[in-house]
Amino acid sequence: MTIAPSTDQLCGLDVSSLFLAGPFIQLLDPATGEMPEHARAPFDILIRHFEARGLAVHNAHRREAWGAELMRPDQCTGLDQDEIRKADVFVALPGFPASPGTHIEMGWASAFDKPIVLMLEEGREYTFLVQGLHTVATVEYVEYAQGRDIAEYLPEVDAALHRAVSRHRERTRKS
Ligand code: 5HM
Repeated sequence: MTIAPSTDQLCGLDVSSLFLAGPFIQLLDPATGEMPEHARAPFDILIRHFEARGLAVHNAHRREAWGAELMRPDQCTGLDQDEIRKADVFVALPGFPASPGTHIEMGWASAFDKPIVLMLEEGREYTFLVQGLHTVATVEYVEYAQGRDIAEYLPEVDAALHRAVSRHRERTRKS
């Protein structure tokens, strides 16, 4: 039996902050302007999980009260870019349909040479540059089944994080 490494081991690798990206506008209920409970769940579960392990999590959905305090473009763009630049790790759900903002953020994260974990829904076609991002950056992919609780994948997410950070460390040590 394989035992997935925990993010406690990540802390041992000096990882203390993480940026969590994913679809936002497309998940807002037009009637309320807020993300419904089921749309918040994956973010909420991931945030709680990482924070329980002592990581500082930067996430716009929570920062903007799940849509209730939506920031203007000229407020959130610089903030997000800064948080990604400062974060030790970048985790994203690119979204299906594709989240335009998340795709920009994946570009920033790879250009800033961050270890990246991408969470992809099984059976979805992601754009070529997402499929090929691992050729230009340290990327680990976690596949999850549509409709399944993201909580079931936390051990895989931890293992992917661990691999991404370790590979990134190894690569930068050599160069
Ligand atoms: O295009 P979309 O809304 O799906 O973009 C989502 C990503 O852009 C999130 O990862 C979030 O970090 C950022 N974003 C934000 O910070 C997006 C919006 C709305 O587009 C927002 N704040 N108000």
